Amino acid sequence: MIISKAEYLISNADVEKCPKADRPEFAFIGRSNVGKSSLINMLVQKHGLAKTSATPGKTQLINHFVIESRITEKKPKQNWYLVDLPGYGYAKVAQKERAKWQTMIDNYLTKRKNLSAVFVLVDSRHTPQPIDLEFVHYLGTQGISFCLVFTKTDKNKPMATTRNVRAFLDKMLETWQFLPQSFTTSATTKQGRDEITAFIQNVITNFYEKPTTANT
Ligand SMILES: Nc1nc2c(ncn2[C@@H]2O[C@H](COP(=O)(O)OP(=O)(O)OP(=O)(O)O)[C@@H](O)[C@H]2O)c(=O)[nH]1
Ligand SMILES: [Mg+2]
Repeated sequence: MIISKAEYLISNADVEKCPKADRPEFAFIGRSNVGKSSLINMLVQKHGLAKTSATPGKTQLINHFVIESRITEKKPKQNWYLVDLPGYGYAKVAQKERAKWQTMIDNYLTKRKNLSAVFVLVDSRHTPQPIDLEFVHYLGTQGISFCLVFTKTDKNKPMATTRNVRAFLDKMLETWQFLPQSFTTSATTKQGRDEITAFIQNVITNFYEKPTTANT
């Protein structure tokens, strides 16, 4: 995938005010500080596009980025959105703020018509955390399909990543019949970039090249 444009568009607290739902959209969600904004910057290869911070709770709204890409130099440009969402589980957030987050995210995930894929980020350094398992369980109850992304692998010995990913998937298998697609990534080494952009490309291709009905 060749990315020719990656720009910030708009931030919203309300799904109804989000930009026109006329192109495929990919959203990134996960615990506060898990590396959502860093992953977005790594994917589009634009340092500083999505604001990152060592302090949790940096991203607070639904942030849309317009992306323009093509499969190869000779192929036409395709437009899509990347969405950076605020994280959950930030301890310093008051109860009222948490309820607001819940409503905003719930509305976004259930009402956004062009939402093509949701990436749930999980920190690969930790054993399965209840808060992440609860969130994927919530997505399951809402019938929202998603991919898992295990982040910050550069901070681990390789065996620790494998062990933590396995443990998370095993926990999911206690309640899920099928496992979602999963990726392992590092914003530092760019691990996982090719795999995620290939996944995104596949979805975009399906969106723009829908077969015409075969009754002609
Ligand atoms: N070593 C390493 N550090 C990372 C990686 N991804 C993110 N970080 C660091 O982790 C911190 C949080 O990253 P962000 O991308 O801001 O995380 P976020 O999930 O967007 O956080 P909120 O918006 O606050 O919810 C920053 O200090 C990043 O530099 C990674 O893959 N490897
Ligand atoms: Mg962020």
